[in-house]
Amino acid sequence: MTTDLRTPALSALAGQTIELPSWAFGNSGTRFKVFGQAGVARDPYEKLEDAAQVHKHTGAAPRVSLHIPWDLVDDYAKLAAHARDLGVQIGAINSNLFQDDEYKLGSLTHADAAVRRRAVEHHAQCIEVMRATGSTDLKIWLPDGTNYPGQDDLRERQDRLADSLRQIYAMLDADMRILLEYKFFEPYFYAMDIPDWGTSLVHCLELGEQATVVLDTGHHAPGTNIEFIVMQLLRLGRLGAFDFNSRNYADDDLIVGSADPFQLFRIMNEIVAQGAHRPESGVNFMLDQCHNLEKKIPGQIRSVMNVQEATAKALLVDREALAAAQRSGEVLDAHSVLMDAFSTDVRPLLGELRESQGLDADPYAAFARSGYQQRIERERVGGQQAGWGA
Ligand code: PSV
Ligand code: MN
Ligand code: MN
Repeated sequence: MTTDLRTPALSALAGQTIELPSWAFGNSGTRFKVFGQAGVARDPYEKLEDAAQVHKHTGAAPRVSLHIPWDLVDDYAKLAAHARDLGVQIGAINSNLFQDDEYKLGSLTHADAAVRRRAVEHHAQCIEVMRATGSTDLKIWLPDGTNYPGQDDLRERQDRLADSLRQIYAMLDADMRILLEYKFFEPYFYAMDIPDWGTSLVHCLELGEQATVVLDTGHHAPGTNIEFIVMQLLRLGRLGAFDFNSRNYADDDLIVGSADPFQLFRIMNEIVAQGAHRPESGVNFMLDQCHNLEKKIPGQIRSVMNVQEATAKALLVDREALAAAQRSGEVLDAHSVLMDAFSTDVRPLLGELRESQGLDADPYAAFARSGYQQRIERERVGGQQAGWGA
């Protein structure tokens, strides 16, 4: 590792932040079974307390996304103050359009204007939560879609969606933005109404500058070149955020970087290549995961460390050597530059970074030693279901 790459890498890593999902701290499972864990958070206040532990030991996770109404409280200003007292802040607000019977045939795309109106109004409620908590990101994952050809008119559903999104967009304050997520299947299996990044982008472009795409790494068909999508969205200035997680088969929501650390590196390589790892780029690096088997807090710590490791490797790519090899058509040399960075053990570098920040070099071990897990298992009884059990 050359010294001239190490120093800027350390300073870039010091500025990197990763946002945690509140639902990672509640009980979760699959459509078959939600597993209860001892000591799990019982309400949004305790979810923030657990998330703050991840930040305390990694120094890199200062924000927590909320999901409305899973994280329903009486007083959001009080919840935000609680977060501040814990050294974290509220991040993106996720709306929920997938748990009401009336949304069975659609929410923002529903044929009935009254249903669409209620789905739009739910976002007014989310925007109120954003105002009370200081959040600026409204994240919309649209679960709408159809199961059978002919079930509904595909074109009309897009037109109704565009109209609903316009109404939501009009409610945003000047410093707020929409993060519009896509997913190619599930809960519907013929045609999702926002199945891909192209559809999400088209709606964002129609809406305006305050609408950007959120890329969930688990929402693509197997074999999709996700880093290409990352590059293209960055090129157009419309990559608003990631929902990081790892998948083997479907929307598995496993620990980011666990199934394919090389894919995570390739994604971060495109990010670093365009300078989008810098906070001012506006890309929000969020996790969207559940920990069904493993403990929640260490699971999130491991996830943050995995993102940091992939980022560190991407920062160690010798970009001058890469560009030179690319320009001269030296295929294998160019490939080797990337692989050299990917093969570097960056754990000592990240340990050095953490020690320079007054943290333990190994956040995972530091949390295990802290006794926090034993304390919550003793003190908390009757943990809360994450809400997302399927
Ligand atoms: C459902 O697929 C989902 O996993 C989406 O990725 C959302 O971001 C998340 O749930 C929370 O609503
Ligand atoms: Mn997601
Ligand atoms: Mn998902």
